[in-house]
Amino acid sequence: MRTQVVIIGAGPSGLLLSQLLHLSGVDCVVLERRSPDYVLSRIRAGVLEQGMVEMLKRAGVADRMHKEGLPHDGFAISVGETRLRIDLKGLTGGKRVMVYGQTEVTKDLMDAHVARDAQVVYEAENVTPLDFDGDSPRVTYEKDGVTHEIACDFICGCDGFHGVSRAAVPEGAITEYEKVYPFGWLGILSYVKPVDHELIYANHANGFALASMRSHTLSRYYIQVPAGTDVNKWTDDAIWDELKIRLGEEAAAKIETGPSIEKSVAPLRSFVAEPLRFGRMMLAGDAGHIVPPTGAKGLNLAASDIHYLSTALIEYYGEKSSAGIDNYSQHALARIWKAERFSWWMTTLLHQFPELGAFNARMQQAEMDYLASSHAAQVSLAENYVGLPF
Ligand code: RFL
Ligand code: PHB
Repeated sequence: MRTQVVIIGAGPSGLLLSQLLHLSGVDCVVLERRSPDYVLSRIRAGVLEQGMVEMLKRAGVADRMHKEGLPHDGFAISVGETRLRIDLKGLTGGKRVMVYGQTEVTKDLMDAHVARDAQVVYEAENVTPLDFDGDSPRVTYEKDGVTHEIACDFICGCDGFHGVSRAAVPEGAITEYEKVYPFGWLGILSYVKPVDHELIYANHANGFALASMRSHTLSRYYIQVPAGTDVNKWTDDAIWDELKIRLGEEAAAKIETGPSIEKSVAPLRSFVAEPLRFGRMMLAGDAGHIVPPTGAKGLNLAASDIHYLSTALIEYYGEKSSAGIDNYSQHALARIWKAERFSWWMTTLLHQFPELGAFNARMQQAEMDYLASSHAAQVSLAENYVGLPF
């Protein structure tokens, strides 16, 4: 079999790329290790930048998001009993974010693929990118015990942090930068009314907490827990009790509690691979970089990578120019490092780091005092949170 582009991974990066290439007449095949239900069962991001919202519109998959998504004009930072509202709209000249789950974005993209009978192979095993350092790359995989091979012009590695694409790059050709935090986020999803109409990020002596949502009736909460925490050690009641302490008295008085429908622990890490292009294979999304979720940037960075990558591929086939492909890594990485900085900064501001001692705690407090008193500091936070241009 032959196609123009093989995309490895049917997460948001892979499906968005496939959708945009299709709209410009570029042929592609998507190979995904898991089943559609498994992909949809992963509860992850909830906040979309305006740039991503516009991309989904261009991809023709924004109708349900515009009906069911919740535009947010601001969010709160709570430290002890003090709450600071960050007026995103006022501080950025009218920009806002959209609260709409990654699961819903993925479902909308999957539905669009089914509607146009796109080539997505689910439960593809042993997917292997080959010969991407030459002019004739190919990808092999197994399905139902049969081995298949697809010859192509380009391979796009959209297979997340644990995927095969980055792992297939020879060691000497890639540099990896990594910071692993000594904690993770324990997340809980529950059919209860959100505690507030906007998100609340809290730094409490017991640790970070986040009150988020998926709709007016479905809430998503997180608490900082030590790295390696076993999710089964936390009962729902214990999580709600801890949230009431960390989010402060005002929230505790209003919070609605209920049974969890999903509960998981996510480790926190910052990671960047350089470069993102290896001959005829390009990495995009979590395959190339990871941010801690504090700044709500992971999914949005995947979208901006896909913007650069889809534009480059469409230009290659339309104008017979490889300039976009040649510059992909440099363009994408310039934005990635800025989002890494912001996510690291927000993580550093809002989590407890007892191992770093009293001086660090005072620096955190001074940073927070500065943020509360400085319009310039708030503008900087807001312009990063709504998303830098791409
Ligand atoms: P994904 O979503 O991991 O998809 C990769 C796909 O590749 C498949 N795959 C393979 N397929 C074939 N062969 C192989 N060998 C394969 N290996 C893997 C996988 O099965 C999967 O389907 O990566 P992608 O598409 O790059 O998307 C990235 C986002 O998922 C991620 O950045 C965000 O979820 C991060 N994130 C957040 N981002 C935001 O922008 N805003 C947020 O509010 C936000 N909150 C979060 C988050 C991530 C979290 N976790 C769990 C890490 C909150 C959390 C808790
Ligand atoms: C979420 O709702 O899952 C969420 C929201 C904001 C973040 C991270 C996760 O910064």
